Amino acid sequence: MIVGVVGKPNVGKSTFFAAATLKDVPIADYPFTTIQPNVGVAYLRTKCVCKELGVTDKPRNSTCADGIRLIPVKLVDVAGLVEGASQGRGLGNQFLDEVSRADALIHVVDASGSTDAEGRKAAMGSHDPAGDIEMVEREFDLWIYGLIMKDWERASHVPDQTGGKLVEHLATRLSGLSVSLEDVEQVVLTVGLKAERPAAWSSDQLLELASGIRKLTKPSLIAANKADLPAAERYVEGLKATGRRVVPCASEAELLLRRATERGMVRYTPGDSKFEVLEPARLSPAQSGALEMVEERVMRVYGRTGVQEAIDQAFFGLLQAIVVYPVEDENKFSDKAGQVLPDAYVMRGGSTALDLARTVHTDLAEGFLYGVDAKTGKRLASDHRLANGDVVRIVSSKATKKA
Ligand SMILES: Nc1nc2c(ncn2[C@@H]2O[C@H](COP(=O)(O)OP(=O)(O)OP(=O)(O)O)[C@@H](O)[C@H]2O)c(=O)[nH]1
Ligand SMILES: [Mg+2]
Repeated sequence: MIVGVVGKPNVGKSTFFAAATLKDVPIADYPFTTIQPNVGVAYLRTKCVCKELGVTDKPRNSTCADGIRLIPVKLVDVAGLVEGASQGRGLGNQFLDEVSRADALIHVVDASGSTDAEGRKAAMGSHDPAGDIEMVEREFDLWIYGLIMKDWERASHVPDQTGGKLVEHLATRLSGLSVSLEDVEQVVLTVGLKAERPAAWSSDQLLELASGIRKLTKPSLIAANKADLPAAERYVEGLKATGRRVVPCASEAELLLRRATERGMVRYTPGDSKFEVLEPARLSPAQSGALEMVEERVMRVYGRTGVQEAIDQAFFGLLQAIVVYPVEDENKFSDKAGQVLPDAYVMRGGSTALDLARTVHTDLAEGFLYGVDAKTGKRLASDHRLANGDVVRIVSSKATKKA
């Protein structure tokens, strides 16, 4: 699973990305700083099962501190998007190709209202970010619409009593968006179109279809960024009133805290509601001033910087992801070498025991016999749906080196 960071230019997408991944990427206060996409590893924060099981774990593919598991996930930061992008304006629709693979989107907006519709600097509080959200979503819809329209004339005139061919055609056209046949069928139904009479669909209906495809395949949340600035509180409330999932965010504050943590200046785990300055004497006046601002303008107002919260909500909220711990010894919750809870996997909601086997190793899946729920000792069939926090041993006729 991969999450895309999108939005109009100059709202702090790359700052959010850098804070989440600690990758050094270009950040500047003008539009189109990012041209090439940035791909990196962020971390999903979750309560580890070690506390519940009363064991001391030894993570391998993730980390665990004080019962908080941080599990690697993929994040991609792309160029900003302006009105007309679907027609090639700004950096055009290259952006859209790049996020087409994402499973969910973190849509970053400038909640301080200090950038105009094109991302240029503007007076603080002068620009309502609500309009930017609609612009970005509309460009996305128009881009999908463009994909559908590429050979619509021909496709919509193929005689087909059932409409099956048309749905198949659409799914192929949109395969870059990882759209399944069922997805297309579902949206066609929701929009109320008759699949067997595509020639009668109006362009408005086709645009509605495109929008439906976007909503289904690219669920998104709003990261209301620059929340540390004075004008933000009002806009954050306004954004929440639109009924969207909104996470107030201060990416710059998170980046500062993460870098200070890396340098041993503060103690802070991403997502915490507080941080601790370790050696105040080592900080320059500028550094302590910056940290005080984070405390005052971010932690006290919003309770956290929001970056970790946005990532967690993208996976757990939008994608209904679950975290599963594969083990080889269900009594010790360990691998063969006795390493306790070595791995944690982020999987799609609804994943089965067989899906887990596939994720760990293809051999495990090919020789799948049954799973064992390590918490209850119960046997699990291949189609058993896993739950968040499950610890599972896969029993397979094919031995693997890795598990
Ligand atoms: N006050 C404040 N400024 C921020 C925050 N996040 C980012 N900025 C500033 O906003 C400006 C734009 O940041 P970028 O991360 O380059 O924005 P972007 O959306 O990636 O921009 P493009 O790549 O040009 O589309 C920079 O000057 C950042 O320092 C924040 O949380 N608070
Ligand atoms: Mg950028």
